[in-house]
Amino acid sequence: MILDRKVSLIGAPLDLGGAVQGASLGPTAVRMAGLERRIRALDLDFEDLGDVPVAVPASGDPPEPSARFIREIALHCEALRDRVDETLTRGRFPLVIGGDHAVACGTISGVARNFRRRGQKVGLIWFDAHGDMNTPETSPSGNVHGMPLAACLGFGHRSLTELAGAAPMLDVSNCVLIGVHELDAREKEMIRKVGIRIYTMREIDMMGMQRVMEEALEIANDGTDGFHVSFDVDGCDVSIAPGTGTRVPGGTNFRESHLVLENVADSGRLVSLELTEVNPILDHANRTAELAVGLVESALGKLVL
Ligand code: 6HN
Ligand code: MN
Ligand code: MN
Ligand code: MN
Repeated sequence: MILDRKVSLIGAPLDLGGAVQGASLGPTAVRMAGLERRIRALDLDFEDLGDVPVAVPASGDPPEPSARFIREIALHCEALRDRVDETLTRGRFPLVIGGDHAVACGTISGVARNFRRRGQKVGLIWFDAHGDMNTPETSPSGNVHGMPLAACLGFGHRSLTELAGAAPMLDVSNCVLIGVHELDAREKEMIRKVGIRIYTMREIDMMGMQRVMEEALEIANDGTDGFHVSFDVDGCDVSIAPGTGTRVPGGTNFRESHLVLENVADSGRLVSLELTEVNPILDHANRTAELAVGLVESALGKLVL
């Protein structure tokens, strides 16, 4: 990793972005699965910054139908942005554990703002079963966790798109989507219009994950000063990650999932990592959080030999 080998855990217990509750317990589940002990075992410095608060929606206040709980979500993302930005300024590596995937707007705006202040540019690898490329206009559900990637590229609700200022957080030419196997009709149009490079499960089957990752890393590293990884556990196959809110059959298997993050670690250019959508309420004996801890180890450079 580019920054010193000092990891700062930031919990982002949001579940207002999805239809199913329980992702708010993700940070606790991942801590209980032994995250700190296993990061320390890699000989990395570790601190736990605790959880970023989530506002409770006022009762009787009906959610905005096209972007449910957008106000509370944006408030959480602002606080998360500031925590991530400060962590980078202290020369440490932000490890954000969600929470639903709407938290990515907070994490990525924090990284983007920090890099921009230093005149630097950051790339993005987004791993997910979904595209997360909806806007309030295209979304069939109104769930904000289906919108964060679009927001980071400048499309969607202003309270999210402008978290790092008026300009989009990221340049689409340095962003890549991996593992996708379910898109909404108008989300497909968005993906074509915006022109983001996407490797669906079909490309992964046909090319193999190693080649996909070589290409993805070229995109994320082209003219940038490092890249962020936003990892939604629902991109992993249901058989290895049952504890998540929007399960779709046909995700990456155990080794493909690890190979993504082993390649990321080998590149030496990872500047921050987030892992989202772990929902222990839907899980069997915390399996998905245990998978998540193993994936973090791979991203931080754990080797068999
Ligand atoms: N996630 N595309 C669907 C929607 O409601 O916009 C599902 C989004 C799922 C988001 O968990 O990655
Ligand atoms: Mn997602
Ligand atoms: Mn997803
Ligand atoms: Mn989900």
